[in-house]
Amino acid sequence: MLAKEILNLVGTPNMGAQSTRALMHHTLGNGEYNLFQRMTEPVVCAQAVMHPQNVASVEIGDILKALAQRLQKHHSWKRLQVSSLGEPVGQGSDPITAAALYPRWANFLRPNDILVADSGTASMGLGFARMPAGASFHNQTLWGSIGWATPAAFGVAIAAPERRVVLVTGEGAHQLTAQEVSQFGRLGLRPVIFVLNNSGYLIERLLCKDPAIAYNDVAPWRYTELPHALGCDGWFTARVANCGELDQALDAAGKAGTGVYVEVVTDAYAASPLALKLHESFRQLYK
Ligand SMILES: Cc1ncc(C[n+]2csc(CCOP(=O)(O)OP(=O)(O)O)c2C)c(N)n1
Ligand SMILES: [Mg+2]
Repeated sequence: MLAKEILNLVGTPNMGAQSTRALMHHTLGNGEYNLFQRMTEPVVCAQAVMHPQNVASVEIGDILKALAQRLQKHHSWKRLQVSSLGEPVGQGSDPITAAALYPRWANFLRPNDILVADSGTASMGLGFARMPAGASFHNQTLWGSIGWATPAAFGVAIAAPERRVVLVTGEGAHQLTAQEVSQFGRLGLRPVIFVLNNSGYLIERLLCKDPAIAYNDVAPWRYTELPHALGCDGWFTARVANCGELDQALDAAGKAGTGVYVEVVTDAYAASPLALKLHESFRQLYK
């Protein structure tokens, strides 16, 4: 039941420091220790400050039990109707369009996979895929902080070593946290990583007045060299720029038995249907 509720327990400097308004880190240095409490107040259901005077002896388990008794169960969450993304289009030297890519990615998934997708056009495309039995899909949906998915996939891989972890990230998001790929190598984990290289922040291009504006470009990295540079030895890596290469790489990735890192190169404007829909209505979004 607590899956839909979040309890955030935060430590503070000791009461002595607070009463003297001591200058300490994790504060703004102005002696005000309740600033963060005040900031979060409007966006939480309830909050309380626990200190020795009001809580003689309480353990986190007791708090969770008491909270669980008070919270109502949610049974009526609306769910999206999912359907298959259909058959992939394109073959051989055909470019990797959205209609070529997303059904192929959906077909690549196996039962019990864990898919982690970063914010951007790719998660918008995969969000409508029918997942195989027992598979899970993690993304941030709203308030997404790009770069989250690469380390999140590492966390997932650590937490569920018996399941295959598939990371799909735009290259813009990946550039913020790509160093975390090294953690998979360090701990001998074998994720399947797809980096969608569409030469920039595509979702941002689709949501601004001048799609080609320079701040949506990103530096052109040699992505497939990253695993090696980051200590991930023996991984299968590939850079694919047409449907034939993509098919080969997906096939090899499925059989690799090692870590996998595939850079998927598309046109700068090859966007998933939801991303295109947002583009069509962006003027209303920002009225
Ligand atoms: C930390 C952070 N900075 C900026 C943004 C705004 N933002 C959201 S999506 C996005 C672009 C993502 O680009 P990419 O990962 O290449 O995916 P694409 O849309 O190109 O498929 C940006 C800059 C954000 N959400 N979080
Ligand atoms: Mg991109």
